[in-house]
Amino acid sequence: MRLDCNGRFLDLTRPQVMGVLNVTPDSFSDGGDFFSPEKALQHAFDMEAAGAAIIDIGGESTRPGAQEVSLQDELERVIPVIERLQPRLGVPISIDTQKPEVMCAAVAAGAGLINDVNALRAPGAVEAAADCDVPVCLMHMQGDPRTMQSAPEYDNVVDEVRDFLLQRAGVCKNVGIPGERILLDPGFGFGKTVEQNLALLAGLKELVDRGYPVLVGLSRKSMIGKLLGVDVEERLPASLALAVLAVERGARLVRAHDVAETRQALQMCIALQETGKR
Ligand code: 7PM
Repeated sequence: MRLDCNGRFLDLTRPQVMGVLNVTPDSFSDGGDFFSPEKALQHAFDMEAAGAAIIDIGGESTRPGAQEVSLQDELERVIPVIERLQPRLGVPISIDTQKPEVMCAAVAAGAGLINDVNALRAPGAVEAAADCDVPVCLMHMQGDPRTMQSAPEYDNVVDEVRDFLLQRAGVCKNVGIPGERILLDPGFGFGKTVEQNLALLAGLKELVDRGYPVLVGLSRKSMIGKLLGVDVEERLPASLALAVLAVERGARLVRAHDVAETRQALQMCIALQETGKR
């Protein structure tokens, strides 16, 4: 299970960490409100040194309630960072975007995986992703980021999320994206209540058993805040627990802010998993 990400390789034989690099104005500010590319680049190198297998770059805030970002703004945020990072990084870069134009420009600049929280549903996105010739991660989201947390509803959240993702994987294959280049993500927190998030984690095997590598993003998410009443900067212990629980259930890639700590937690899962095999 080794994915070719635009010439860099992502080996998912063992579970790996995807490090989060936000390039939005509210992240990596240098004193005032100005985004500092130098700080963003340094953070990416630090995450690589801490054991990240891939760096996920996002210039569009997909947080619940967020406003949409214009194409121009998103390109100006992510492309210069990818161009400068790509030659100095040994691991692949993932582009977190819903826009086909950003996908193409990012891959041309050196990105090696498309991470789309909208599962390539924007007009032209599947075709763009197919043209890019890199692996794709399809994430489930109910509704859109502005409204998704108002009143998410499912008959059976595990079945609905799985069926949606398999349907989107089918669409991808129909435009020529090989099944071996598709990752699936249940999209924790994207149009889900705490109970629905927990049901998805408890039932993660339903998704894992379909054969596609599964990515999970649980790091610092609001479900932790709701269950424990802790602010975002106090969510590391629970984030690590959730990462371990997901990997126990077969997740292959864990999207995380705290790369060194998450890597250590996963090393324990790997050590235990490999004990049975010897
Ligand atoms: C506020 C709330 C800020 C939530 C940012 C977020 C995922 C993702 C994000 C995920 C994949 C975050 C999210 N989450 N991509 N992008 N899976 N594939 O926690 O769960 O970073 S944005």
